[in-house]
Amino acid sequence: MTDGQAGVLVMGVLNVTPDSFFDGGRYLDVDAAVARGMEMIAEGVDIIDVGGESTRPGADPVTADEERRRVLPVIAALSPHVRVSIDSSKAAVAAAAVEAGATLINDVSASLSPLAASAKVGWVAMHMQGNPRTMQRSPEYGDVVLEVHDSLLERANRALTEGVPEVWIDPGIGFGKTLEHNVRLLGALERFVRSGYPVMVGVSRKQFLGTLAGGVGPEERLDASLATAVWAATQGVGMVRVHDVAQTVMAMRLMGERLTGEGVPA
Ligand code: HH2
Repeated sequence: MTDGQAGVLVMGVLNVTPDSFFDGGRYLDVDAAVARGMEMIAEGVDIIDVGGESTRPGADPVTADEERRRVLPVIAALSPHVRVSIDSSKAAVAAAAVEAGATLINDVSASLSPLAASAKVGWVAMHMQGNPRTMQRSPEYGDVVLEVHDSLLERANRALTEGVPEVWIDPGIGFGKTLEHNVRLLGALERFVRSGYPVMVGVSRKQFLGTLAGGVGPEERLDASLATAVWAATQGVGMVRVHDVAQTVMAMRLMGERLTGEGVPA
């Protein structure tokens, strides 16, 4: 057991979209989104990741105006109560989200570090090959671990020199990756951790888990998601991005406090 496990943060997914692959349409209404956010807080979430545009394979892009309309009221309502990140790769949306109270930019394009530097907020550099519309058509790598690792480190190092106060790296599971690429990256998480940057990973209910679990749909991927989050925690990641907050918080607490001996009742 490493020290990191005790402190694995749980980032809760809150998509204010009609078309996200799992929670699409559930929280389009501001009140429903804020209620889900408050529920996640009660469940022990550390950060809530608010998104206004689906990045699922083949998703249609959304305008900045529409994305802002979806996310800003939700961020404004939740940020007094919990840390909020904005899941966007549009500078105009991320800047407005920071104004509304977000303190972390979760950037699947890994391109917004200058904004994070000037706004003095945290930044997640996620790796993606291509863009969501086309990324799953025929992703190709020579050595997927090496290429994703080196590309993230280059972006992260640049962000530090730009003055970003908090830099995370994320291998971007499912973003321009085949099943084999995803599995190789998950198997090599420890290599990313050794870079010294805090690592986050998002596997929650993703398609490759459905395939690995025998062809099950998103509704039936909780067990596989939890198992994979636990694996990631054993490898030393600092944060897992999940839909199922209560169950993941329980799993991380069990690992971090209960099963290490620290939590053994006297
Ligand atoms: N995955 C999704 C969205 N944002 N951000 C990071 N840093 N890492 C991820 O793995 C990641 C992410 C996709 O999941 P979800 O938001 O549930 O679906 P959708 O893109 O359909 O809204």
